[in-house]
Amino acid sequence: MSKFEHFDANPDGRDFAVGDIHGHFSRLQRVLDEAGFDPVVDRLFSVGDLVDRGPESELALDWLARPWFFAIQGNHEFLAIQHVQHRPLDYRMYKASGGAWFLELKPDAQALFAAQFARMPLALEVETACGLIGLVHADCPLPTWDLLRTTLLGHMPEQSGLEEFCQWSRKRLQLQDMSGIPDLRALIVGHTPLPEPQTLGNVLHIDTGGWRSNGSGYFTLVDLATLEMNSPPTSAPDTGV
Ligand SMILES: [Mn+2]
Repeated sequence: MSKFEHFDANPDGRDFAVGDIHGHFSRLQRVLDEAGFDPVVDRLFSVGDLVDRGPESELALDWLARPWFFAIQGNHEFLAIQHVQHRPLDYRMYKASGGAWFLELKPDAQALFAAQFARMPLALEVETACGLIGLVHADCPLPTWDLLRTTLLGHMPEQSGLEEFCQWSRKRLQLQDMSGIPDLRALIVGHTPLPEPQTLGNVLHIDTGGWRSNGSGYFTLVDLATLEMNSPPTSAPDTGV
């Protein structure tokens, strides 16, 4: 499976992006219903982190099997892969970040999840009528999208730390870096929970904490053709189950 995936435009329906899900697929479904999402023609692109923290992490494989759902590999998917592949892993951090459900699974089940997670790309792009949209989990580690695409497709030597940057970096937000990615209409990322979406240059940060256990956040959906986002709920947020 490629570390980079390309999607042609969707002539029949709408395309949406959503931020970190973290085991809250029922809440996500409610937001899709509110947007009138039609699984027959629409597509949903996730910036990754499908699992950990929420009660429905085990549904990640069901969602990944849906023909209209596509997801980047977030750092939380990578933590599961690290465990299964016996790579160095800070288990205290992993458990504190919601990974206990995974560590409690039987090894066979863990292997099944890790195999699917390993197939998820680190970056993907979607053509729209208004230009090319890129998605990574945390940030684009290179100055242009073309450089990232070329590198992840294996046409250029990979620099060390590149994948880690894609999944973990918070630098752009910390620096409030407005420079953006010149060869994209927009780059959409998650990873850092924010009270509301934040756009820096043409980089949209859309993890608005819809997964928060106290219900204080909400899921942001971005229409990839218009870059319009759903409004935050006006009533008291559902605290879920
Ligand atoms: Mn993350």
